Amino acid sequence: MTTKLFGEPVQRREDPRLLAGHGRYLDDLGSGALAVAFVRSPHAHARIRDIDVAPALDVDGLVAIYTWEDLPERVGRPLPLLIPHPALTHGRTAYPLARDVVRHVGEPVVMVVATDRYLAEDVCALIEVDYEPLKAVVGLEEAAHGAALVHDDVPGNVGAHLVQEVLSAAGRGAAEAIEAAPHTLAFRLDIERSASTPLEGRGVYARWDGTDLRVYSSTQTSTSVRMAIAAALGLPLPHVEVIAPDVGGGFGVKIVHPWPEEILVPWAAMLLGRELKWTEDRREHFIAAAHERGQVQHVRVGFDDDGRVLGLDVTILHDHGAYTPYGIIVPIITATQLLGPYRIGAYRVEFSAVYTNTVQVTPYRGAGRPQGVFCMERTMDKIARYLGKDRTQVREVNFIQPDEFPYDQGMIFQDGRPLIYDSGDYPRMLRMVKELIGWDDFRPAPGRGIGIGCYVEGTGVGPYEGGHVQITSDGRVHVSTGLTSQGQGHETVFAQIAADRLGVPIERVSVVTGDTRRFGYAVGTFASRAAVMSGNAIALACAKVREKALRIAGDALEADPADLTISEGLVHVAGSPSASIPLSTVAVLANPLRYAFDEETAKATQFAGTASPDRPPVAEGEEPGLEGRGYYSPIRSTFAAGMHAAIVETDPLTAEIKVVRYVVVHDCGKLINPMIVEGQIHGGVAQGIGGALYERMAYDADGQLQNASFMDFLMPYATEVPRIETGHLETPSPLNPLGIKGAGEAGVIPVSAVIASALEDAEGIEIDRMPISPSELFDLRGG
Ligand code: MCN
Repeated sequence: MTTKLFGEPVQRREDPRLLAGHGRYLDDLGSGALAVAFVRSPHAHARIRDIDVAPALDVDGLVAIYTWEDLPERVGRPLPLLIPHPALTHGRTAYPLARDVVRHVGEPVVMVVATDRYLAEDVCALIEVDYEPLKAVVGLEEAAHGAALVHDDVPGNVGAHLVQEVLSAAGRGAAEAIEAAPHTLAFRLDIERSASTPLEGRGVYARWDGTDLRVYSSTQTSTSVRMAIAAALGLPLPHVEVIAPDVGGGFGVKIVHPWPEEILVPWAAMLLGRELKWTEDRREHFIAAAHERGQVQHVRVGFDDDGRVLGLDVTILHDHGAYTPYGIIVPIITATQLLGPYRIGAYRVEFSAVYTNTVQVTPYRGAGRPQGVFCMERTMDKIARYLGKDRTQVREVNFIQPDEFPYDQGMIFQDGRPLIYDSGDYPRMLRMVKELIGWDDFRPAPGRGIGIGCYVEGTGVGPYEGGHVQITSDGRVHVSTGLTSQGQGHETVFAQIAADRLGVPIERVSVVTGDTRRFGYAVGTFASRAAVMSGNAIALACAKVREKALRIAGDALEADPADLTISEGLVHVAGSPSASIPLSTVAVLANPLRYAFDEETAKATQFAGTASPDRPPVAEGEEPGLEGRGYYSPIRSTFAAGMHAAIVETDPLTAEIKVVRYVVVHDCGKLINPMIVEGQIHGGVAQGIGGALYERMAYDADGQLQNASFMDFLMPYATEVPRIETGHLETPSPLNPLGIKGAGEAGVIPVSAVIASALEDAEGIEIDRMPISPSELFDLRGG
């Protein structure tokens, strides 16, 4: 192979298209489609007494109005429970359109189809829904109190409850270990709600030709959306195609499958025989999509004089909003991955996930880990403060050592498998991050502090992902995989893998993701899994194609395939490129029809190759074409890790907080493309700074979201994000052939912990909740 692209900072191939405005997002499609809009509940909790559509019926351009009553049985069922985990004792999902009770502001109640969106919105405004308001349950304490219920049949509002306990080597439980420890601390930590807020909201565009249904959705999981639509509409899978076009960010919120709109829009498109499109607006996204992060954590820890944790007990109260199609996964991840890079004596974790009359919770980049890391890293900082030790020293004594891998944390992971770390080198990583930020030379001063945070992240979860690779007779390589892309650079990295494996220039490789016409079996893009899962699947598919190409070329060149290699798109005897055959010709020879792109190849190949009178043109067990499929299914997740450090400055008068330096050392195993990984980390850190200092969902006591717009929901601009300095450590994963671990969520995970750590250092106060605004810091200072 002359090309070596794996590990190189190849420029993102999708960028010229996306940055020059040539992306094709959901709303760029279906310009002739009818428009859909929804009447959504203005109440956080109410009974629907009556819906009167009569005042809207005379609007010119109105096509249809649907309420729950109009839906056929299959369509009108509650949406599926996506994670039916045993901890989820009272799983509740919404109806696609509210049936008799609404449980959060923004819940869809009536669907309107009109000739354009303006008219559809006008019709919505004319429809009269008579609500009987009910008591809204808002906030974790109120939900846990259980005096008012979100669902009448869920006592105490507790939808899920889980306890896991890991005993110490001496067989002690956490309570006993804490009791026996020389020192103990107890404290409470709060993280407020935030949300993914991708630039492009959700959206669905559907068309039905009487036989086949094609649906475009701004989704992270096109294959699952396809299965959900087929099931709800009673269509055989081969008659449903779902395509994720360019997706302007997902960050977790677009994992849900199906969203109500993904069922309702295709259903109405079939019923009306018309193309239909719904594009979410910003306010809808705030009040009707999904949030995350809201959690309260009570911690008790026992430790020795060196700061070694002997026992840790964490009780978590998690807010999963009004429904829980997916929400359960978030506290499970917090609970099971909280221990991070540390070996803890004994650990007990218990969570209760409660319903509130707020928008539902689904994973948002990091998915429960930012809360868990905040908990573990606050614990380390508090121990250091108590013992008067350097914060890095306390971490160091607790680290799992490089020779202890594979390391079994004794927990059961979210996929039901044991949580075992595959590889890592945490002490080295700490040395790297300390050096990068200059930890030992830093001298804190009033208003200037340094902070640190460490984490471990289970990435690349199964069950599987697949890849298809085809070389066509023009010598081009077509790669497809079923998972979707929202900006992660998959077109580039998957092409790097294929180009390397097949020995072709990357310019000849094209990549398609998220299109069920091209690849029907897939799980989706979340849990930082694409690189591990589809990366390895594509590599396996390439190996099959390569093997076949060498076999066919061996026949043509009268050489042993074992002596052949491929470079620059030519198959040749290793060491003597003069006797060669282009892959384009091999692709022609792979199909007895000999379909060549140019006359010369057509002539050269017409009677060449393996056809002989005593053998069928396609031998038994052989398939025509130069293509192959690979599936990768890991035995368990691989564990990436990272350590971040930051320097913050605070204004003595206004308490304004500025992050002046931010450094990251990250280990995602073998890097496919370091530049893309750095970009992912930068984006994650920016989101993390948002979570630490700006972003919160401000609900009032009636369940009204007070800041449901980008005017009121604060985000960091480029001016609030410092230059992020990154160092890479590569401890290859032994679990997959490419040795990679995931990277997509990493950046966001420890940021709140790091900034809290640095603020404490700068201010000499304790920070036990995030986000923190200047006015809150001012109050903490005592005004
Ligand atoms: N990569 C690499 N080498 C590695 C690991 C990863 O080069 N060892 C590259 C991958 O090939 C990929 C990128 O880094 O191009 C991220 O890879 P991975 O960690 O596999 O994450 P996914 O591709 O599965 O993306 C999902 C992840 C998640 S869970 C969220 S949330 C998130 C994120 O990615 N949402 C994003 N990054 C996002 N980036 C953008 N622009 N938009 C989103 O919605």
